[in-house]
Amino acid sequence: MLRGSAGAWAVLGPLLWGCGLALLQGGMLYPRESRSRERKELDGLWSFRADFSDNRRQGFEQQWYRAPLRESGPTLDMPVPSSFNDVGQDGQLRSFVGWVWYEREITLPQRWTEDLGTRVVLRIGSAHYYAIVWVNGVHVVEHEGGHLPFEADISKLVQSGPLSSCRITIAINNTLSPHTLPPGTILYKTDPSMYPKGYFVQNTKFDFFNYAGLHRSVVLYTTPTTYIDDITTGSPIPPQGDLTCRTPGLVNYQIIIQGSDHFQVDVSLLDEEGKVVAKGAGAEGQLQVPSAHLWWPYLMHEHPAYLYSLEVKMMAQTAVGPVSDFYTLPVGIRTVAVTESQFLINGKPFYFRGVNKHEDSDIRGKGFDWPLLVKDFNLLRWLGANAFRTSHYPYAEEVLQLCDRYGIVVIDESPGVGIALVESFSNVSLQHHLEVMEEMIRRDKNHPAVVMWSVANEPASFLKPAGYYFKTLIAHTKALDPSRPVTFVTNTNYEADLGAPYVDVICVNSYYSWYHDYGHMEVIQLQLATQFENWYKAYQKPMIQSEYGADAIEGFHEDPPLMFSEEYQKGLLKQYHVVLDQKRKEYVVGELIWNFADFMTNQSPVRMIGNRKGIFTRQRQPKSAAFLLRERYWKLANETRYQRSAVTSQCVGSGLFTV
Ligand code: GCB
Repeated sequence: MLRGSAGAWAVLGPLLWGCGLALLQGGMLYPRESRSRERKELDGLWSFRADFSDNRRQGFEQQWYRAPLRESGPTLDMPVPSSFNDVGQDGQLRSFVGWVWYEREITLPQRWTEDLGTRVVLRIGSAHYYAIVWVNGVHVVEHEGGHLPFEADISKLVQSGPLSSCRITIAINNTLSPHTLPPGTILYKTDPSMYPKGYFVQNTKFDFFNYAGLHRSVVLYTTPTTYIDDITTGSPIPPQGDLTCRTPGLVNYQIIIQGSDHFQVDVSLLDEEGKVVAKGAGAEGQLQVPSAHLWWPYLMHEHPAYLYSLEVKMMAQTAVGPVSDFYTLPVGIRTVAVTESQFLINGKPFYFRGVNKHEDSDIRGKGFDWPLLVKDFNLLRWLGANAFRTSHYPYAEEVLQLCDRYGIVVIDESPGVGIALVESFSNVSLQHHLEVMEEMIRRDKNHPAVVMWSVANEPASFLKPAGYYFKTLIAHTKALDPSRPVTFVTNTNYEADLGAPYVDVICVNSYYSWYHDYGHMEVIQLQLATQFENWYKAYQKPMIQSEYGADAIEGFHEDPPLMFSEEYQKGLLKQYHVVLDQKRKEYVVGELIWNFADFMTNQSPVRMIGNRKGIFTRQRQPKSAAFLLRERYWKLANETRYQRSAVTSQCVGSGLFTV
């Protein structure tokens, strides 16, 4: 959520259009270079200081943003993107709660500072959690939320004098409160015999380390002053809203131009060979793609993940003369729908064979890292996985771009994790959650890989206010994007869950023979079958086993299997698979292992240097379970591979499906 004068964006009207997305005020297109746009990445070393003062407010009291940070005290070198926690040797910084200050001075190209027809934008991919930004000491933007981008037009500041450099200062606070997403509480410990004065701890109800800092790139980019602000694409929603009856091959588009009312827009859709296959004129329209190549998931088609390019060209007459702006967006043509027992992609039953992930690795914490990302995608494809959930927050945009490119299907999850207190279901929290969904959909709406939104993970959905909360949240999400199903992931009993009536797909987490019945793998099949049957009887909706797993320390072997050994992890998964194999023939549409890789958590007696439920270690080396899953996923893939005849449609007779 953007706050402050520079960037406040209003609550949106329910402006639904042909392709169904609401009109968010201000777009959040990924910053790409084009004939009219330049981009400068500010990755590298920034100056850094954590404010260790008692009230953590010394930086504001002394106005550290007014002058270079080095003038107000010592600074550290801090890499960006990275979490600040694990790069140093200072235990206090590792667990620091409060404001940290980042600063970078940069030289700008002359044209950017002199050409008044150029708009210069500062974009921050992720600052966890609350951020305040100054440019040359002037406040430009504030943002709440650690997983989504925000930006500020800084043209006036960099074009106002003979400056060729600019100083960017970002203060970031990682404190979580009952109304943040994820929520948390600060607990002051006041017993003087046990704690020093002012001692406090940050408590959370989620199971990953609250890494903080500038986790994704900070970039400067330019556009002309009249510019393409947003693009929305998607396949048309039939008037009756039945998503199973969509026509592949049609692409709706809507383009928002800012800066002038007098402009012309032309769009061309190019295939992978660069051949123009459809053209359109005007800011809104429909493209018809003859014999469209559909976007298919990995291993579901001989040519999966087909991406077209939508080239958008805008020309405007302005006071300074003619202006053009160009932006190219990758577009995948596909439909998504759910029936009572199936999840359909392009009309065909789709089974999620996948993982849950975290943005997490040694040293950089949640900092974006290309080698890690490419390694993860190589491992996913080695496994034969076709899907993952962005547990438990939206991941970097580059992750979704690779999913589009490789055909890895995504359940895109909001940071609604650990919503456990009654306070966190209040209207203040709900309002923030609605805004986070708007930001998330605004950013991720054009990714064909994203097939479903998950608004939360394991909320206390049995609490009384949860019914209204999820009804409102899910209705809002659907109004913003009627083209995708919506879910949240539950671990509440099927009879007590007040949010489940509003979801399209029931996603359930369970840890049989791990968090109870320790060591008793023989009860898994009965308990899991009961879980599925109860839920299905109550709701008749497709189900996903959205988490299951066991901790295993690599290299620990015990036969017969004991908890924490590689054998136990494998044995437990196998028990789950027996039931999954029965129920997937009925209404279970997916299985997502917890977790892809080991990851860092808070310190606790039940966590041995983090959560060890990964099938890969934190360094991405396979445990025995990885080979088990690999065998299973390839087998599942081969069962359904390229079976083009298996098209299922609820619209049989309408002839709408052309696959
Ligand atoms: C869960 C949570 C996940 C935890 C996992 C575990 O249900 O959704 O965040 O890490 O269990 O290992 O306990």
